[in-house]
Amino acid sequence: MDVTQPLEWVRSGQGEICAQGGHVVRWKHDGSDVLFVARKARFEPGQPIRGGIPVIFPWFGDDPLKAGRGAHGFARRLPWRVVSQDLRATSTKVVLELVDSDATRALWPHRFALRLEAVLGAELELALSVENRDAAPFQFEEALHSYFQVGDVRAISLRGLEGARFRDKLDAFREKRAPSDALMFTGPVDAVFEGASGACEIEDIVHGRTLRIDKRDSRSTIVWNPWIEGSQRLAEFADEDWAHMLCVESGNVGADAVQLAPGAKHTLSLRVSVA
Ligand code: TA6
Repeated sequence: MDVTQPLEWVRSGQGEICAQGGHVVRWKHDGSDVLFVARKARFEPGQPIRGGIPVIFPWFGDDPLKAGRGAHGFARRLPWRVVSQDLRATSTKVVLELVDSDATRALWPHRFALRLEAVLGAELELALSVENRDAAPFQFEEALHSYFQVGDVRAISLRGLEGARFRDKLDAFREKRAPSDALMFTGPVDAVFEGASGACEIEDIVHGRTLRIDKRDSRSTIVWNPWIEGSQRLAEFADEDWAHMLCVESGNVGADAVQLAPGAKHTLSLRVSVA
């Protein structure tokens, strides 16, 4: 990777997309930001951007081979190609693509094509397609690792996961069950809900809005807030950043990982709307 090249951006009245990582960094609804970006986020080649909607592929979380390949895969660190962009008064549509290379095959020995179709308008719509261009099947994990801007994480409720099973990353991935009513937050959370294919809603009374997260062909939902203690270990988080964000991620991870036959394609779709 040429780390001297500055990052390529598509910017419009509806938001901003960085070509590195196929990364929707900002999306505005009625002029206000819906996505969270860490106050001290870095926008440098090869560096993951801590905010917006990182595209996680082909593994979620720590390197499963513990081979120093980095957390959350490599797709978000690499420059994607802007295939097309259509900027109109009220909507922006951008298509980006990442195909395998010597660099990716050195990390993950498969031929593939990723394609992200993003529409930033009155709603935010993303479609992440993975195509197997190899002669053999492969398995991958993926996630649209969405960071949402909230008024105060201690004053929101998260609906859609009532009573659901999850693995608690903060407790050796022990399997637990969510409460039977909406989730509220009083401390750090890092919960991987497998078999969770339904919509979620974040009710934000401080901002006076509800964010609805609909998805298709995503069987995992991950919920994360590092809280005070966790965010102090995150260089890009300013002191109070933790209180203004919640990650509700739409993916296929762990037991929900996707098996893809040669020539086959899988598309994970996400729609974020604001009420
Ligand atoms: O999605 C939750 C998580 O895996 C957390 O455990 C934490 O490591 C976070 O992702 C980091 O996300 P980032 O985009 O900052 O690499």
